Amino acid sequence: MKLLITIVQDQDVPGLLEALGEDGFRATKLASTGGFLRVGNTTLLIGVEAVRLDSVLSIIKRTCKKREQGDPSPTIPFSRGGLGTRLEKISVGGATVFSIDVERFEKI
Ligand code: 2BA
Repeated sequence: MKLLITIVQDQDVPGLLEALGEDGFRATKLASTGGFLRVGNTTLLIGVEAVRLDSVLSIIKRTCKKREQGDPSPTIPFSRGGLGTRLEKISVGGATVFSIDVERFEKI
């Protein structure tokens, strides 16, 4: 069994959870915050049999989009681009996925 720690943008969560549910996958949703942009995102814990891992990954690929987000750090006087200019847009997503081997799984 694998545990996918899957970090996605909040906007993609409804579609992703619906698609996972339709194919019989289960997930736990955690509110999280990105360490770089310091804005909210969502972390899903998805437990899946190893043979079905690719199905989950293809659902994630299909439902999670790449988007541009502004850097929310305070404006920096005399920074590149001129007085008080915000830093440029940053590309976020589709998803960041860590796949972990599960030594033992029990529902008690
Ligand atoms: P954040 O840490 O807020 O990062 C948002 C986006 O900012 C990243 O998008 C990436 O495009 C950019 N970014 C992050 N760190 C950077 C850095 N040191 N220098 C330049 N640009 C940087 P994604 O790569 O799609 O990541 C989206 C979210 O996934 C991240 O939000 C974070 O919550 C999580 N994440 C990504 N990689 C991770 C990792 N290696 N470990 C833990 N969490 C990770």
